[in-house]
Parts: sequence; structure tokens; C-alpha cells
Amino acid sequence: MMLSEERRKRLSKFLSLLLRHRPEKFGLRLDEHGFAPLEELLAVVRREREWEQVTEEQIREVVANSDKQRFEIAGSNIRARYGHSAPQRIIYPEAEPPDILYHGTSPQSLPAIRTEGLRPMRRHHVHLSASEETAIRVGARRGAPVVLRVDAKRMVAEGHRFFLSANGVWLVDRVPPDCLTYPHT
Ligand code: HQG
Repeated sequence: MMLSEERRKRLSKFLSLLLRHRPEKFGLRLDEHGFAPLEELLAVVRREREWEQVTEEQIREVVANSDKQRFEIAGSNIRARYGHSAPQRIIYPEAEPPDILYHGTSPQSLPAIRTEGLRPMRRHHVHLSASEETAIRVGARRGAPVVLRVDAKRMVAEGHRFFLSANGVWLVDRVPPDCLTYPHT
């Protein structure tokens, strides 16, 4: 049985909770790349009253239909590709970024960002994108988006390490304020 779009979204949010934020709360163990056995994940999901009847096919449907390709199934394992906040660290491949990256945020965050730069906040990394369009979409989750340009070339020269998620999201420990260009300045 196919899930409705609304149910898919709900399940996707639950998978994010399990695979990014609270695996331990549900007794799931992630490996160093963030993978958990799909079979175990399915059992955990089915323990929830709401998802008692969920099938592996429906989990696969959520993974396949995720607009941002948030999840990945490899062999018998499943993982979230980015966005982690759980205490456990995840290993990502290091890569050389394009000279300019983008970050979408909201106007309310700008004063703090101007003084502190970008911080990971609750997640492991600051999330950046190679495309301005993606940044607009990320920022739009919180209202009117503001897009910041990140001088990744300079950051690399200054010794920052960049990591690339399996779906093209760029991850970095922080972005200093002087490596950011703000709109209208
Ligand atoms: C802001 C989504 C104050 C930052 C997206 C952002 C992404 C600061 C918020 C992924 C700050 C954190 C991550 C500072 C940063 N002071 N605010 N110094 N530094 N901020 O959700 O980048 O749909 O943790 O600008 O597509 O919005 O979940 O980060 O507004 O790829 O799959 O603090 O999550 O993907 O928010 O989003 P988040 P994000 P999913």
C-alpha cells in the first residue's frame, strides 16, 4: 500500500528523529557512517502505535521520494545523509569545496551571525550548499529567506576542513564572520 504524501512526510520526520537525533532513545545503534540495519529500524518504527502496520516497502518509498534525498539505503542498512545532532559523531568524506558556498537563514538570525559567524547550533555541522537556489529553500523554512555567501576558498586557505554528504550538502565546523558576505552590504 502506498502512503499518502502527508503520511510519507510524517514518517520521514520520524526517520529523521531515529537516524539523526535520538537513535539511542529508541535502542538503535548507528555505525560510524550513520548506518543502522534496516530490519532493526523497521522493528523500531513498528513499535509505535501509529506505524504498527508499516512495511519495508513504505520505508523504501519515503527514502526514494525524499525531496532532498535525506536518506540512503545501502544493502541491508539505512542512514540519514546529513543533519545529525545525536551525541555520536558521524564520519563524512572530506572534500575540496567550490570557492563560494551558500547558506540560507532568516533575518532574525543575522545580528548574531554578523558577530559570531555561522555556528552548528544543535547539529554537528553548519550546512552549506553549492547552489544559491538550495540556500533560498533552506532559509525559506523559517520565513523570508536571507542568503549568505561563504568564502570557502579563504576558509580552506585558513585550514577549515569541509565534508560532503552523499547528497551534496557541504558540512563545516563553523564559518567565521569575516568569511561571510551579507546581502545589501
Ligand atoms: C542559524 C535541512 C544565530 C542558521 C536543511 C539556521 C539543511 C545562527 C539555524 C539542514 C547562528 C540552525 C540544516 C548564530 C547559524 N546565531 N543563529 N551564530 N549560526 N544560525 O536547522 O542550516 O529538511 O540546524 O542560519 O535543508 O537551517 O531537515 O540548520 O537558521 O540542509 O532535511 O541557526 O536541515 O534539511 O538551524 O538546516 P538548522 P539549517 P532537512
